[in-house]
This record gives sequence, structure tokens and C-alpha cells, in this order.
Amino acid sequence: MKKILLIQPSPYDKNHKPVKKNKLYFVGLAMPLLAAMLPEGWDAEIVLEIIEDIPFDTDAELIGISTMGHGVIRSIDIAREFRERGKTVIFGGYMASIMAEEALKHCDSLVVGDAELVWHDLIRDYEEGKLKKIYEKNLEKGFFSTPLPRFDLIVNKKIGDFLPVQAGRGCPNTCSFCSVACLYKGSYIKKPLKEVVRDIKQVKDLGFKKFLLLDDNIFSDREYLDKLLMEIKSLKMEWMSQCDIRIGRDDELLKKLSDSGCTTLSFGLESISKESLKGMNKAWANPDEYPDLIKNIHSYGIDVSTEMVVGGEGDTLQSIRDTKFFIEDNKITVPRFYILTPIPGTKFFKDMAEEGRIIREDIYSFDGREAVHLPKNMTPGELTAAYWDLYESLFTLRSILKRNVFRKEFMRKPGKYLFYLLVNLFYRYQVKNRITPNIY
Ligand code: B12
Repeated sequence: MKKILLIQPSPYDKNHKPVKKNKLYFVGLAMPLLAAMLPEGWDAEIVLEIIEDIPFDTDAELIGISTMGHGVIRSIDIAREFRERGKTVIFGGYMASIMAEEALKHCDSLVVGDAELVWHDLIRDYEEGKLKKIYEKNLEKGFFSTPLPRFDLIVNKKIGDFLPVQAGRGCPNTCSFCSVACLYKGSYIKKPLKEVVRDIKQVKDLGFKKFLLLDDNIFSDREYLDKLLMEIKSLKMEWMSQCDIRIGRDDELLKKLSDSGCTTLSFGLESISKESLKGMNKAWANPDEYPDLIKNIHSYGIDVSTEMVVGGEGDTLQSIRDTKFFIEDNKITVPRFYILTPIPGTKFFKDMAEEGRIIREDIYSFDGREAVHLPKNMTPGELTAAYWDLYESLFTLRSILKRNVFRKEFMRKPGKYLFYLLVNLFYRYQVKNRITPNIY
């Protein structure tokens, strides 16, 4: 049996050490899928670096490394070490896909975008000594298929109480900062319902009561989602996902979501400034509507988790400060923020580069913790300071209690809100240490 080692690297912390955790809650699907798609005669070992060490003395002959955001720096270092030991290294994932030319300097071969249609060819070419530099064949529009992911390779690791499932890839929206828009260009592809149900059943059979539908936007195709919810309901599981906030207008769908066991939805709200949203090609989102939509989603018993960015075209120091009131007034339990960052490959990067507004040359330092572009209404230094001030202001004990304990729903589900309280205290510790809180 030939063997491939599939590594999901951990990004570096501010001391240049890979981030380590006791448990990894949000496990990606790429590695279990790549393992499942290997041709006969091959087996895989998966390493999730956040919770385990990389066996650099492995007997595997091929090394597959995933690349994500600024975590790519760690991917490159791991690749270097393996190549020095004579191993063949393959890159894949978002960063390698959108910066293929740059990534090729650090690996033997790479897959741009979806691996489903090229993975067999790549492995066979390797066996025959004819490995090409780049493999690229994107899935066609419409439906795509995947085998059952090899969860058996990860279930005994220190992971949380849910597993990932995927129904669709891509998103019809084309926000200028988004890497998904950059790869899928506004298209949305989906798996046949039968396959999604098959995958959820596997999660259930493995003893899990929850799953994470890690789609980019489950509200991309309403008809498909409607059918999917009926199927999910019959499986009697709890689940979480993310989507477009406009789902909050659709009472019929919200009821179905709630009945199907959906407990939490995460929304990229980005900004409370209309001008900033316009600058992100996201003018379809209306911040005036956010409070009502959030209230409506909450009214169906679905928790709202938010992701926002500061530093957009309309942001001022005052609007960033005001974001605190928006979060508190809307009782957002666990808010997360990033500094708007031009990721190479995205439209926002191109725009900023053309306008001469990128102030850092080293793209590997773009980690969302510091401003790397020239914002319109403040200096980069002011933006970075305002970002951390916003985080500080929301993670005071007073604000944490206000958002998580002093709310009418607390008595109905105290366990849940106490859990959020703990997450908030952990975020508070991270913010104090200038670590961007994340969902790991
Ligand atoms: C789950 C998830 C996580 C989890 C798990 C991480 C992991 N490494 O798997 C956690 C929470 C830990 C995480 C962390 C981060 N994430 Co993340 N994450 C996701 C999410 C929501 C789903 C990933 C997934 O499993 N998708 C399903 C699988 C099947 O699709 P896939 O990963 O694209 O894999 C396919 C191909 O890309 C390819 N492929 C992928 N890897 C490899 C490797 C090899 C060797 C090969 C051949 C092929 C291949 O094959 C797969 C099948 O076709 C994506 C969004 C998305 N659309 O994917 C964001 C996403 C990938 N994350 C992103 C980012 C930015 C991060 C962070 C940097 C966030 C931060 N600020 O810290 C960190 C970095 C972590 C790291 N390890 O370096 C960005 C990446 C953008 C970019 N330009 O790179 C995304 C796209 C979100 C977004 N909309 O911006 N993430």
C-alpha cells in the first residue's frame, strides 16, 4: 500500500509558533474527502496540526498540504522541511489556488480549486513519474458528486461534538474581498440531496448528534434549501451553518430551518456603513434592515453569529466605535471582527493595488490583525487601533454580561448562554493578548 500524509496546518501565532489547541471544533472537509478519493493501492493519514504534531519522519511518500489565508506561511515551512527530506509535496486549497504561481515556488505540484476531477490523474501521474506542476479542472455548473468522506481517519482525534457536511460550494454574491467569489465567480454548485443525506447519516451513525453544514451560503438556492430542510428534519439532528442575512426576511424558511434542527447561523454582515458595503460590492445588504432581520431570526430560536470587517470605504473612526452599540443592541453573543484585508487574487486586492493603496509589500503578513491598505477616512495606524479598541470595548465584563446573561432568553436556556459566556471570556483573554479571536 502506498501512503499519502494529508496535513491541515495550523497558522503561526504572534511568536511564530503554530497555534495549538486542546480540541479542534471546526474540522475541514478537504482532508477526509481527498483521502476518500484516492485510487486503489493508496491509503492516507490525516494530521490536524492544531491538535497534533506533524510526523516529519513519516513513511508516506506523498505529502498533501492544505493552504488557507495567512496560514499559508506555515504550509510553506512544512513543505520545505518535507522536500529537504526528499518527499514530494502537493499543495491545494484556497491560497494555493488563487496565488498558484507564487505557491509553485514551494511545492512540487498543486491543485487549483476543486480536486474532484483531477486527483486521480495527479496520483497516477506521480506513480508514472510524470507529475505536472498544476492540475486544474473546476467542477461544472449544476450538481457535483463526492464519495463519503473518510471520517474514520479523524473521529478518534480531539475534535468537537460535530462533523462537517457540505451541500454546496460557491455563492451567487461577488463581494470584492471574498476568496470564494474569486474562485467560484458568483456560481453556486450543489450536491444531489441523496448524497448530502448519505453524508449526514454517516455522521449520525458515527455517534454524533450535530453537524456543521460548512457551505459558503446555504441561501444560494432557495428551492434546493427548502428540499434539503425536509430531508434534514427527518434525520433529527442539530446543525449550524452560514448564509446571506436576507434569509431573515423569509419566515416560511426560518420556520423550516428551526424545525429541521438548525441552532446557529453565521452571517457576514461586514459593516454598518452603507458606503462601506457598496465599496465591497455588497450594496444588496442593507444595515438599516439588520436589526429587524436579526430579531426575526432570533424569534425562531436560531442563534446569530456575526463576522464583520472594519476599514471599508465608508468607515470612519466614529462608525467603528458605533459598531459596539450595534452588537450590544442586537444581543450578538459571540461577535468577530477583522480588518478589511486585500487578499491577493481578490478584486479588492486588484482595486487597492491599482489605486496604489497597498502599504505593505510582504503579502504573507496580511493576517487581518493590522491594516495593510490605506483606508479612506483614517490612517492605517488609526484603523488598527480602532479595530482593537472595538474588540476591547465589546469584551469588557459589562458588555459580555449584557450580551450573554442579562437577556430575556437566558432563563430559558442557561446552559447555552453560560457556554457563550465562557467563549467570551476566552475571546477577552485573546483580545488582551492581541490575538484575533477565531472559531477554531
Ligand atoms: C472549515 C474552515 C476552516 C476551519 C478548518 C480549517 C482547515 N484547514 O480545514 C478553521 C476554522 C480551523 C479555519 C481556519 C481558517 N480559515 Co477557514 N474555512 C473553512 C471553510 C468554512 C470550509 C473549508 C472546507 O472544509 N471546505 C470544504 C472542502 C471540501 O472544500 P475545500 O477546503 O475548498 O477543499 C477542496 C479544494 O480546495 C481542494 N483542496 C483543499 N485542500 C487541499 C489540499 C491538497 C493537498 C489538495 C490536492 C487539494 C486541496 O480539494 C477539496 C475538494 O475539492 C472555508 C470556506 C470554504 N468555502 O471552503 C474557510 C476558508 C477556507 N478559510 C479561510 C481562512 C482565511 C481561514 C483562516 C486564515 C481564518 C483566520 N483569520 O484565522 C484560518 C486559517 C487556518 C489554517 N489552518 O491555516 C478562507 C480562505 C481564504 C484564502 N484566500 O485562503 C475561507 C475560504 C473562508 C473565506 N470565505 O474567506 N477554516
